[in-house]
Amino acid sequence: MSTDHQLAKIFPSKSNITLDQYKELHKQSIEDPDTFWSKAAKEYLDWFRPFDKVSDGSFEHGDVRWFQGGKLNVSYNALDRQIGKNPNKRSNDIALVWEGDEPDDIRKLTYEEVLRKVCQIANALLRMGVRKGDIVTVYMPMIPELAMTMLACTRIGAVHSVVFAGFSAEALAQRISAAQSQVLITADVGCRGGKQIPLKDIVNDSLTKMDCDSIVKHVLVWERFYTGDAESTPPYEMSARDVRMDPLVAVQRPYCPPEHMDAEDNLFILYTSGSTGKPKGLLHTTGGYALYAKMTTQISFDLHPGDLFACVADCGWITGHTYVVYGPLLNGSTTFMFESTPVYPDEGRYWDMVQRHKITQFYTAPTAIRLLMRYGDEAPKKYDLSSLKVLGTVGEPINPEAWRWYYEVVGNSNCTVVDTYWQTETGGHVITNLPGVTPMKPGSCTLPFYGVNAAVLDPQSGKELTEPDEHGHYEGVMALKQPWPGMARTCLGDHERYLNVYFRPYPGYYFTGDTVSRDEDGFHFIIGRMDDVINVSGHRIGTAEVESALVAHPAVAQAAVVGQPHDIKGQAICAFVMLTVGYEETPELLKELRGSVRTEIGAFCTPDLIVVTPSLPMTRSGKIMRRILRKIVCGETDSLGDTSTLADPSIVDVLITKVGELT
Ligand code: 6R9
Repeated sequence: MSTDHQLAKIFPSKSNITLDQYKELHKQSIEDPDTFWSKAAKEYLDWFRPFDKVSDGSFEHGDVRWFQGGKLNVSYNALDRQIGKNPNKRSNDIALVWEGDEPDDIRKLTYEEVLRKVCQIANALLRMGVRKGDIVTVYMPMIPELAMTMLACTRIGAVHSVVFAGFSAEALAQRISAAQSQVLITADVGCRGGKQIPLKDIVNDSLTKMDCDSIVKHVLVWERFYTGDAESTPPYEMSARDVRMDPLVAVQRPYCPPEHMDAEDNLFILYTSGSTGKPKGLLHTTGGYALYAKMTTQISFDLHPGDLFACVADCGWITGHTYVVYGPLLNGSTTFMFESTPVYPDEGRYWDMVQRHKITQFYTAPTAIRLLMRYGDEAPKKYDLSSLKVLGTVGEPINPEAWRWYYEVVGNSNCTVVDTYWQTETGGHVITNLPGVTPMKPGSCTLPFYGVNAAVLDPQSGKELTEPDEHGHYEGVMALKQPWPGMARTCLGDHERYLNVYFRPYPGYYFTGDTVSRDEDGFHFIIGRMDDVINVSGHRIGTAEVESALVAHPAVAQAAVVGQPHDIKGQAICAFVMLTVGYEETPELLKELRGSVRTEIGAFCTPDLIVVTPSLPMTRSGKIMRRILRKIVCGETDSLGDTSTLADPSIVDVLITKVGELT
């Protein structure tokens, strides 16, 4: 067949199992999950008390639990375990290499140093009254203190809720309020692309919103350029509830006993977009998540001692949680943390870092690959990238062109490209190739990870597809058929929503929200979201959130938001707005509307296109038909489908003309 099949024969990286052995092991993990996971949990984690039962509960009731009765601590497993197991070696091993916004701003921390600082932060948190089970909101730049703050929370059993520092004051307030979080940890500023982002000012603003002023008792502030002088004047105006974090931490005892957590105790929450305007606070628990993070990092990236693992995602997203912080450290590996952007100071930044630090695994999103590909082959060719073994991609489907560039130009046709499909909800990879084991096909996340029972459902009947289409493929709903340890356990404060979104649409299955095509070899190609979520540069954005940000502006009477294909971002946000009587379309107004989205959610959600329209395509019952808008912005106007149910079918032509003029 095509080159895809030739590529499928390449096994560039060493591995100790064959595809058949993977298949056999995968089969066992599905048929007898308890034996598989029990063995894995004992081998991969240190337990203060062994678990009594491997798994329990069901999708139907949403009461899945793993390793009941077991006691452990994640920071202990990530830090103390590494040092304790091999006192002479590990304690001097580098746990974390950090590169700041400026390429010469580098810090390297050993496991011993990280453990001591994590303990000091943990003691500082205890001092501030934080206790097991409390939710701590973290709104920080990508500095080592962020990873250490997360680990310090897990050390004392506090539940972190990391909010991506690109979110606005409004979005931060919403998350603080939803979690009723009394302690907020931030920094004075963050640095990105040579600019400073005034995080503390944004925090101050957020505390004036919703009920945050009365909820938040303490704001703990790291200083991005702390000099070590506790007597110095802080670089921001302090209010009564502000505490300078650096001097507070510096005076704490560098040991803090780890809290013995139950395997099912809450570990962290992370908000993500769904189909409604309200973000969901997905809750992950201790034992299952830790095991899954550790195993997927080791196996999907073929991690070996001495590797330098670089995931360039932000800790504000799940990829940063699992593959910057928890996965690599639980493996005793060296993790690389990056504060800047792929194009600062120039488009060679990633490759320069690979060369200078000898990065062995590099993990990014297709949007970054497409962006860098645009600059041509020169930048990657200028650097010595021979340290690379595995190149990972995540966040959205990767188009074969970008895949090939990543594989051939960046990887010199000598690295495995792992296409890792997963979600905030799944905790870690659920469908991915394994280096040296699974053949690669560009654009395919290939086969399920151990313990993951992947199913393709007919969207109408909800039954597994048994008949292939004319191409020999099975195209339908991407669903998972049995529990795995890394799955989220609930939506904070709203278990009904958890059941409604994930388990009730297709009874007996976990519903991912994605559509997929499975080919004749059983390989999966994710097509995209089937709900009202769009994927902009690998970030999940609920159309309803953007719509409510737009209608928050008095000029907007109604808004409908859809995704439009975009060369670099994957999808761009396209908003259709109906103005309130008395307002007119002007460049200033469009600017204000974009501004409204920035303030309500964050700059990364700014619409690329705003189409002002006299009305929207509605059904007679008043439902906006987004399907039609989607077709219009995708230029698929010859397949609009049935428009006869529209209250005013003539609007379709008006919109086609208008969009044509604007694009
Ligand atoms: C990890 C992460 C989840 C959504 C998911 C899907 C898309 C993620 C993908 C992918 C195709 C891949 N997605 N990885 N699509 N191929 N390898 O991104 O989590 O932010 O929750 O987004 O991202 O649509 O449902 P999250």
